[in-house]
Amino acid sequence: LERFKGITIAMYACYDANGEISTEAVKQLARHYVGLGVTGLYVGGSTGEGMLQSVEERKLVLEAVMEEVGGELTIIVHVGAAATKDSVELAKHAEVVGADAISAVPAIYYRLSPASVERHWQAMIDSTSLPFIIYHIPQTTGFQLSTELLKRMAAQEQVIGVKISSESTFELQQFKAAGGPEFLVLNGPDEQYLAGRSIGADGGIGGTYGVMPELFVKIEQCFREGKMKEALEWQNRVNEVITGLLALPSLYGGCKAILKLRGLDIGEPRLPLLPIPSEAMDEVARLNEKILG
Ligand code: NGF
Repeated sequence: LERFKGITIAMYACYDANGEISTEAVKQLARHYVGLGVTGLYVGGSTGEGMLQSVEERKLVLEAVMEEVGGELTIIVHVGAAATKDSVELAKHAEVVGADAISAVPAIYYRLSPASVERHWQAMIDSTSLPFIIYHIPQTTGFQLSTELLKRMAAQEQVIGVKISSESTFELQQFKAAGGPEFLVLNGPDEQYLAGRSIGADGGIGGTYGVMPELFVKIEQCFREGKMKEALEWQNRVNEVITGLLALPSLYGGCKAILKLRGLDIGEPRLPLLPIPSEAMDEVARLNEKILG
């Protein structure tokens, strides 16, 4: 399970000037993250705008990632969708192209019972032999994962962990206790990376890592070496940037604008996620400077 621990970047969606998937930009961005000390990439999640893309587009993105960095970075693919059928199709595709693991939120839109979510996840698990990572993000899905359901899921060898994007570190600790020592718990809120690690997370998956991977790698290294004071200094620096990013019209738009300033053009987010207006570009430039330090 070591290959899933540490820093996993939730990769941004990459579009061309017409808003279509750019496999070239996907490859460029994926390559950009090799050699920095990060563990891997989380493809097609919240940050990756998977929910705003068709099944065919999501397959194209994953194929480009695998072609470029498969074997060099651990690739976890988010296959969550509104319909179980689509998730199963994406899960099977993930296995064919050689991804390391699949992951999924509960199905979105309908208010679902735990039994329904369990069937949804189980269908994906049964359709492949890939490891499965539960994606818990109740603030967007409205589904509160109980420790009972987590325990039932974790009892299967194929279910290796949970990515927890709720902001409660207590819940994170409870999930770790419920899943057992071998069950991976991956921190979601980037602004609480160190807190999550301190209370039992094995690493994290985050959307702001992609504009400052080196800083998150520093937090992780310091934590591993027991240098907690230094780790906190890095976390505080990261949090100043996140505070600025969250004040922009859109978080992912802001991250993409920062990458563009550095010469990596991956387009704008897809609507309904907003692009960054030109009047906010001074702030984007300030945040970029802050990261580069
Ligand atoms: O986007 C959210 C919503 N959380 C992400 C992360 O937990 C999920 C987090 O990185 C994710 O990255 C993904 O699935 O792609 C935040 O963007 C970050 O902490 C800033 O608040 O909660």
